[in-house]
Amino acid sequence: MSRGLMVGLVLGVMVGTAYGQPNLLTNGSLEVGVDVGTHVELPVGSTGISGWLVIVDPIDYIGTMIPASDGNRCVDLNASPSSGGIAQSFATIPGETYNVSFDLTSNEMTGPAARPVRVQIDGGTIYDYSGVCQP
Ligand SMILES: [Ca+2]
Repeated sequence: MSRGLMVGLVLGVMVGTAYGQPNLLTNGSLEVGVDVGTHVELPVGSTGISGWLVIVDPIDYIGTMIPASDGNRCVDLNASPSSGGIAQSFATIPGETYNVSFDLTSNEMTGPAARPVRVQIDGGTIYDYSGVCQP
């Protein structure tokens, strides 16, 4: 099953069956991937972030350009002229409840602005956020 995150500056992602449980995602903090330097653009179809697939428009894989909330890397899903997205699949158990959490902020280079984020599971939206984030 595919789980996707689209739009916004996402600093890390976690999915667990209960708070305090291990993260079910591979590379949830986005720390493992291609060399980024300050940042690098990854095109649709890229697997440059280990465990993740770029699914919508190019994204920026961020290194030293913006501080990450966890570790040293994050993604800017709104780096191209339109909205980007990343996804990965993981096994689930029918009827089980899963907690999805992630850190979100504005790109400090563009300042506070609406930063919508959509979380989808198997193409169905489970969460929409459209608020303003402070960098
Ligand atoms: Ca990180």
